[in-house]
Amino acid sequence: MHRTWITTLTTSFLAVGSWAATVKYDWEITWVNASPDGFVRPVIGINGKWPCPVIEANVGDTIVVNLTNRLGNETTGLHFHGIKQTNTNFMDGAVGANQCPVPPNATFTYCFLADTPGTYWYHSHNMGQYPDGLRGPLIIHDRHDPYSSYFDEDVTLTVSDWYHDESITLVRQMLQPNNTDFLIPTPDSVIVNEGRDGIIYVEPGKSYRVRVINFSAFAAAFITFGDLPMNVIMTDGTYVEEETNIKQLRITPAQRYDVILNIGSNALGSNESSTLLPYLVVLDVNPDYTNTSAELDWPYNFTGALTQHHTPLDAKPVPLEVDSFDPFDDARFAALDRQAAWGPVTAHWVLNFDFCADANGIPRACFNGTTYLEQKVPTLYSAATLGRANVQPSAYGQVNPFVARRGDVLEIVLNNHDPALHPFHLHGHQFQVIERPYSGAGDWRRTRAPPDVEAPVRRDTVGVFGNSYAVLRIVVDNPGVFLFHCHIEWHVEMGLTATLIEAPDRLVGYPIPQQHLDVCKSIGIPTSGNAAGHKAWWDHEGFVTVPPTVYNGSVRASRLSSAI
Ligand SMILES: *[C@@H]1O[C@H](CO)[C@@H](O)[C@H](O)[C@H]1NC(C)=O
Ligand SMILES: *[C@@H]1O[C@H](CO)[C@@H](O)[C@H](O)[C@H]1NC(C)=O
Ligand SMILES: *[C@@H]1O[C@H](CO)[C@@H](O)[C@H](O)[C@H]1NC(C)=O
Ligand SMILES: *[C@@H]1O[C@H](CO)[C@@H](O)[C@H](O)[C@H]1NC(C)=O
Ligand SMILES: *[C@@H]1O[C@H](CO)[C@@H](O)[C@H](O)[C@H]1NC(C)=O
Ligand SMILES: *[C@@H]1O[C@H](CO)[C@@H](O)[C@H](O)[C@H]1NC(C)=O
Ligand SMILES: *[C@@H]1O[C@H](CO)[C@@H](O)[C@H](O)[C@H]1NC(C)=O
Ligand SMILES: *[C@@H]1O[C@H](CO)[C@@H](O)[C@H](O)[C@H]1NC(C)=O
Ligand SMILES: *[C@@H]1O[C@H](CO)[C@@H](O)[C@H](O)[C@H]1NC(C)=O
Ligand SMILES: *[C@@H]1O[C@H](CO)[C@@H](O)[C@H](O)[C@H]1NC(C)=O
Ligand SMILES: [Cu+2]
Repeated sequence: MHRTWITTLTTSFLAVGSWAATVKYDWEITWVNASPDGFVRPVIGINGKWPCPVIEANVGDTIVVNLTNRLGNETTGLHFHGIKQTNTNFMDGAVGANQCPVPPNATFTYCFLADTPGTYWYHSHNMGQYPDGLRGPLIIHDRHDPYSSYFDEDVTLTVSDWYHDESITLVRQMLQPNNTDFLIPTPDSVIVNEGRDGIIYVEPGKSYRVRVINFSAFAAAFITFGDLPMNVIMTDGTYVEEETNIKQLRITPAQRYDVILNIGSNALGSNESSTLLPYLVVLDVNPDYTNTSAELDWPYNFTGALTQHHTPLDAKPVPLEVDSFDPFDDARFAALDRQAAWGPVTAHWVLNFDFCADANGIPRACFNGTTYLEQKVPTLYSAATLGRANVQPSAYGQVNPFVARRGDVLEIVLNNHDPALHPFHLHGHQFQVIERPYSGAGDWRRTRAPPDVEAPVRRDTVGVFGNSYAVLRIVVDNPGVFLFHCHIEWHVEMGLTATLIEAPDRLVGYPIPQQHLDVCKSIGIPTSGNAAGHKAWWDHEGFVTVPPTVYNGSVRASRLSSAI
């Protein structure tokens, strides 16, 4: 029976349109050596290669990723960032929430509908693996792109901080009782397009849609093309009203911008004396990114260039100088479809973020005083098997659960008690950004009238400034288990994650593919019951309540399997 589920999904998706196709990727996840910044280190690649390939599909296509773990010494999993996974919540890829870790030599097949156009990315959502390289762009093309006449070519530009040590080493150093300042690893460099040269080939007189994706584990980046203006048409997976003439953008980890660059016919000089048009990416490592004082240290700069095909490549672009950073306020974009703020609001989920320490004095990050701890049973599998008791938050263990009823308009309020900016991401939705004040605004207050935003920008990752807050809104219409977390990977490892249990009435008996259950079985993880696998939802025996003192990252499942 379990052989047919891909066919079933594919067939039902095919109804979307006669052109719909299936795009399939057969991937072995493997260790490879790479040196994107000149320093050789082991990275996690695909089919023996790194950088990882691009997933590309058209709206209406079915994307199938047939993954086999050939790492030998670590488990894995893939999350498709920004994809809603409507009716396929078990394909969301968050290990511990939506699936079990995939152990060495196991195969796990992802299959989902490319339902919304945009610039997305995929990455491991299994303890600390994406800074080790397991990430790539995911582009969904739109046959009815409202901006199709604005550009001739489509290019992707990824930006990332980069580390010479492996994540597991870095996280072990971070999770020590003596790290009382909650310091996180600092990057060794900034890389563009995973270490390729950063040259973007353009032709005079043409227009380019540049999809800028931030793969960073920590640092936000500023990007500027100097005097060449950027026209922004999309934020994450949402078209916005074209915002022209932007000179600087700040991209926090996990965010994306689609920008149009119009290359003037004389912008690159003549054939004989062709110029390189530089662009600058500056990794922002100052604790509160709103402080752009000149005294700050900006150690990680990358200068790339736009150039004509025939420009000699030994020419080096002249680094751009920027006097001050004053990026465009991304809360000011307006959704192209002019959807008003959803309402009236019928539920609130208020989360206060602070750093904290666990019972062993190890630094952690907390929502309302509680750090996220992965439980034995993936949260979705509990929701699917507990019957009507799946509305009980305490059945899920210490995953900071919040149960939202179908049809509610839910306001998610994040109070950031840290003086630094943190990029918060919700799986399964493009939320509306209702309010995102500048740093120092303090906590949100329920009594104050909400601001009047006409066509709030929608996105899946929002930068929340230091000692300030953000108010996000969703309609509770996508049954599933979705994580809400800081996208600084190091903070995820400190436990800065919460879990939205959305429309639990529609999760009773949710059809988890047999292959996914088999993967759990192979490493001894139960697939039903509460967080510890008990039929009685109130039985907390065996719930994980204290973080392990030794961080094993994605190696952790090894203790569960005699096979490894
Ligand atoms: C996925 O790959 C594995 C290993 O290469 C293969 O045995 C299996 O048939 C593939 N599954 C699908 C659905 O293509
Ligand atoms: C797994 O193997 C790779 C490649 O040899 C190595 O770089 C990495 O450190 C190993 N991971 C662990 C957790 O031991
Ligand atoms: C913290 O302790 C670890 C070992 O317990 C040590 O290696 C490290 O240097 C210490 N760090 C600081 C900042 O003292
Ligand atoms: C990517 O995000 C990181 C983390 O917030 C940030 O430091 C970096 O500046 C961002 N890069 C770009 C190009 O915006
Ligand atoms: C510039 O060079 C390209 C390629 O070498 C050629 O196709 C084009 O005609 C040249 N343009 C001019 C204006 O000379
Ligand atoms: C900004 O940073 C500078 C240099 O570290 C510091 O002197 C200044 O007080 C900061 N300004 C604010 C408003 O935090
Ligand atoms: C990086 O670029 C900024 C802006 O032009 C400049 O202020 C800074 O000095 C540069 N840093 C380095 C290390 O070149
Ligand atoms: C978190 O704490 C705040 C402040 O006490 C409270 O208003 C809010 O309801 C709490 N949130 C949850 C999810 O318990
Ligand atoms: C972590 O790995 C070590 C071996 O490296 C093992 O002894 C220990 O039991 C593991 N701990 C957990 C919690 O998995
Ligand atoms: C995975 O399969 C390969 C080839 O069959 C085998 O050599 C290896 O020992 C297996 N690894 C694990 C961890 O089971
Ligand atoms: Cu964070």
